[in-house]
Amino acid sequence: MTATLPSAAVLGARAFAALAGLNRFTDEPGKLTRLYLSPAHRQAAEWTKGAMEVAGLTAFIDAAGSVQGRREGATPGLPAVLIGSHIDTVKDGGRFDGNLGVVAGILAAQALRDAGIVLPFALEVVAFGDEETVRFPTDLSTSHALIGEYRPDWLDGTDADGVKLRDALVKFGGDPAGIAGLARKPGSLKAYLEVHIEQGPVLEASGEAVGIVTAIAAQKRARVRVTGEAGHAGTVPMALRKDALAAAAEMALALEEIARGHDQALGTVGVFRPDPGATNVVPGAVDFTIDFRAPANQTVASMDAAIQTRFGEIAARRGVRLEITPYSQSKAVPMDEGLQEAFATGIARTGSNLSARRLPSGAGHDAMAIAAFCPAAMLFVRCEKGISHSPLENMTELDAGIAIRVLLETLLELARG
Ligand code: HGY
Ligand code: MN
Ligand code: MN
Ligand code: MN
Repeated sequence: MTATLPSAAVLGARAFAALAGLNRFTDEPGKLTRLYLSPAHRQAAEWTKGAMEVAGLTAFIDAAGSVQGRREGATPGLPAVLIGSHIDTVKDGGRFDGNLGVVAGILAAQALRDAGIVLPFALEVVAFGDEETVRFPTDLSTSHALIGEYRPDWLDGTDADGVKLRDALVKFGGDPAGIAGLARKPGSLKAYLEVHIEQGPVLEASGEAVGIVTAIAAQKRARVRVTGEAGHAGTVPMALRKDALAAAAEMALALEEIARGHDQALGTVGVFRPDPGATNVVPGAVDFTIDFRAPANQTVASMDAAIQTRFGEIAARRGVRLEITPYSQSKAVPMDEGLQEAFATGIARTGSNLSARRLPSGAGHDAMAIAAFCPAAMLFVRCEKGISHSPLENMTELDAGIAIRVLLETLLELARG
């Protein structure tokens, strides 16, 4: 069967051509910024729907803003193997994070259709719209919508401009009232497979094109607001200040210290907004975010306790008010062993020079949500210097093609049952 499938080189060239098409859509000319429900996201969703249709999938843009495509198996209505990732990006992001996995699913479907291969299960491809959770305080909202775990309060979350998710969704052409109806029936998904760049240095350092994800790290994110007293930079004595920025800065350094003190832990302050943000005004308030992660749930829990204690102590000593509002929390998610084996077979069938290295994921993915509903697994692909969430994100066309060929061989392995 596999003789009629395109080579990795051909699949890689197709993938790069498709990514060039998809990545024309950005909210910031000269950069790749495609935030959930933005005009660029709408254009990208329409492009993705069209590409799915060209690949032989029946496609639609769903109520939450994801794009879903389906091709029936040997008989209509069979449970599906779902291939997915996301087409939203971070600000000034890379071309491959998320986008590669969606293009891989579409090209795999197209190759099977062109080869006249009908599977004993339906094949679905999904382009989730809110994986990065950059714009709204959500938690993988579009993949959670698919498994019936959408939290209604997400609709009332607001972005930095005070726009509610609910209103942005209607403007996008989505339907808040239709989100509940996206929930899949138990048993309707056989498996979820996600192809994603590693976003780390391990595969490149070991000279391997692809690897199999064993588990996705536990993570927690929160918005923090520190409120002190604004004042005149030229008249308020240092001893009398309630400087919100100085307090927030001490908290940011405390997070760094806490992360350094925990096993394989990471801690990041990515957003830091002083108010009013004027040179000659002692900042009265600061809004910032914390993102902390580790492979073990217990480590994240211990970091959380340390953060509460240290931030509280800093606030009390400096006489400022502290509000910590968690908005995203995921336990560590192990990937399905059987699907990991299927990927290992897919790798072996793709090339004897390829190895099936197992490695954990520090980055979060939609697979964390879907794994609560059906067996889920991820294939990592080498990326240059492990750089991601950056315009410098890069990979080779051949590695993209190898990954798609592995995906095809894995689907055929699942078809053999
Ligand atoms: O932040 C993450 O781990 C993912 O890229 N959203
Ligand atoms: Mn991603
Ligand atoms: Mn990302
Ligand atoms: Mn969840």
